[in-house]
Amino acid sequence: MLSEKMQKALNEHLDREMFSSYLYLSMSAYCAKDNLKGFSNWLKIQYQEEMAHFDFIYDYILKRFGTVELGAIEKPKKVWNDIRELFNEVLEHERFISKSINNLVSLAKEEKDFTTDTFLGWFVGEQAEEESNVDEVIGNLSFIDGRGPALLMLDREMATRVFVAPILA
Ligand code: OFO
Repeated sequence: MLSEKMQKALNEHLDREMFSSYLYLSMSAYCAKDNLKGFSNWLKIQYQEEMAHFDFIYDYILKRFGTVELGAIEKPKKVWNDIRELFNEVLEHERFISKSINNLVSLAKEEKDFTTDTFLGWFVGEQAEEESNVDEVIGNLSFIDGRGPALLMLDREMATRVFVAPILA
């Protein structure tokens, strides 16, 4: 059974995961319009991953006899100056999500809620992976200065990403 405090914190994080998916969908649409179909694909998959994260937490709250309470989702941005700015914002956002997960872990430990602590362990690893994946894209973009024919090559590579439904280990 979840404490009121833990349940509230998990519900608040649920909204953040939903906003993440919303944000990446908006970014995906921006890239598609800008003819960067590969980047658009990558971000659309990121959107799907965020929805999976949302589902994991949603299911977990219910499984622990809690109440899901969905909040309002902020409207995401729809325009960026360029692809580098966009990916810098992805990294900034992922760091914000990592902080939110870490706060949940701290609360679970403080409350001696070891079930939730164990559940959140998967998310801790996932955040490290997400930050590192985005950092790699930023590194590649910086290498090619975010433009020119090399950007099209990178766009083709981004098009090869496929969605693999994450599994909670
Ligand atoms: Fe759900 O990991 Fe990104 O936000």
